[in-house]
Amino acid sequence: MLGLWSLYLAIAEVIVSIVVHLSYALSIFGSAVWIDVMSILSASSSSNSTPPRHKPKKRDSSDDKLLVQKAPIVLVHGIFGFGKGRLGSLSYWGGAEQRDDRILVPDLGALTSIHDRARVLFYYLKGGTVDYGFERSQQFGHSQFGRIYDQGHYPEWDENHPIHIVGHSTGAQVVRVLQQMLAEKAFAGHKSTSADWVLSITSLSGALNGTTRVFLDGICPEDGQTMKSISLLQVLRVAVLLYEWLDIPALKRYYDFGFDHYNLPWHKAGMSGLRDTMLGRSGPFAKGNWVLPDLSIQYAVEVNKRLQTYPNTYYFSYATNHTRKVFSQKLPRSFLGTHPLLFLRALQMCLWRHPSHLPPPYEGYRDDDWQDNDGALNTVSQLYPRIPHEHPHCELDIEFNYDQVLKPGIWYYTTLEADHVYFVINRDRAGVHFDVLYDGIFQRCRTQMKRVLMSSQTVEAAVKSICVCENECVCGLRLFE
Ligand SMILES: *[C@@H]1O[C@H](CO)[C@@H](O)[C@H](O)[C@H]1NC(C)=O
Ligand SMILES: CC(=O)N[C@H]1CO[C@H](CO)[C@@H](O)[C@@H]1O
Repeated sequence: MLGLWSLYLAIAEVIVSIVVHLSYALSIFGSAVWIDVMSILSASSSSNSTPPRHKPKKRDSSDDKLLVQKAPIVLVHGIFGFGKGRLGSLSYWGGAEQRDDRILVPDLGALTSIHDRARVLFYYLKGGTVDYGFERSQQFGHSQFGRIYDQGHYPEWDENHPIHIVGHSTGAQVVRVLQQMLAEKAFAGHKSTSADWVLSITSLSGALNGTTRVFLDGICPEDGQTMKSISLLQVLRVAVLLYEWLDIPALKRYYDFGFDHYNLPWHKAGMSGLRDTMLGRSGPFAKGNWVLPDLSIQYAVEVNKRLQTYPNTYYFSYATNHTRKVFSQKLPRSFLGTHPLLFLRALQMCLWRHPSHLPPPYEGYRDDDWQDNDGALNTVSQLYPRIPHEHPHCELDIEFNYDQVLKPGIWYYTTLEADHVYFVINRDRAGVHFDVLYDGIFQRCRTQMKRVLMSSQTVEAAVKSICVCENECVCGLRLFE
């Protein structure tokens, strides 16, 4: 009796989730089409009345020099995200890329795994054919090679021409994984890569420590990887496999899940391919090589064991929190203020209890710590990386005011009262906060962060700054031989 009742409840929950997420997806898709149609209409109606918009002036060589000196700021999208060129002229970043003149907005696939995104990001910048690695391709059953970038977006990228990266949500973890790959020289044919290729990482609502939300969407809390049989993710899985199999070119150009290396379309996989992926024998979902399992706490525990905080890179983190305590219960901060897409999950994450018959995802896990959230990620997870040990960190105010110079190798973090999509997609929701946030980030990249070039000709012993944070942070200089 009770079993039947909870089955009904589970089905009802899935139906409500589908309705919420599908309406949001359709509204985004609709508005992208709408913007495109309107811009085509206005372009054609104004083309005979007004003079053509002046073409960008040809750059002369002095401009070029300036551009070369300015490190690009790379904006790395999160789950279901998209880069420049997708969804018409809609911007994942709510147009923030227009607030600086040297910004790159890569498209890394909406649902691909964190590992695969990091691989794509490297070749997007450096140029070449995306190489996912031979071992991975064998392990997960996909092609070793993917998209081709004839021309990298920053071919001169190296230690002396480093980049700034801003990652939203999953994007923040993608960037850390990329930096680790650079440090481990994990790109065949590029032997000189190092962690110093990244000058700064800014995490915006970053999935640094995983999230309990994936358990609500349908990932099993037992292993943080497999999917429950009745869940939103199962519906998503079927829909994505069909979308990929049908392979309608116009649609694929408009929105891409990023699974090209799995060769899912009908003309490659045939009927049997569709059957096998649907039955879970092959494809990205079969062995969990997609983004949802990568957002589980279990994955974060595993991957964070390897990821390091590097001494020459600056780290900043903006965590978001949209819950508050009412008597002894955490609840979403407000009904109207929370994005409708996130409200249900925000509430569920407040109520989430890790099943008591299972071992905790890590030693010392407490439900309480993980209740504050922004509708997609737990606030505790976004502050700074904390497993298996806590990385050096220092809490600052929203403007990152600090009475000393900011130092590399330490996570400066702050918490904002906002939900998970406050600073993306729709600029109007955050209004002036939006501009202040991005201007702050970009200005910091432009003015405050300089790599002290430690070339052996100029200095004999390199001086590095060290910050140690127990209860409060103490920073000092230390001489390295
Ligand atoms: C989130 O915000 C609430 C209300 O302001 C606060 O009580 C709570 O400590 C915050 N949580 C975190 C992890 O910062
Ligand atoms: C998955 C994960 O990141 N867990 C860590 C989150 O933070 C706590 C400390 O507050 C660590 O102990 C966990 O290992």
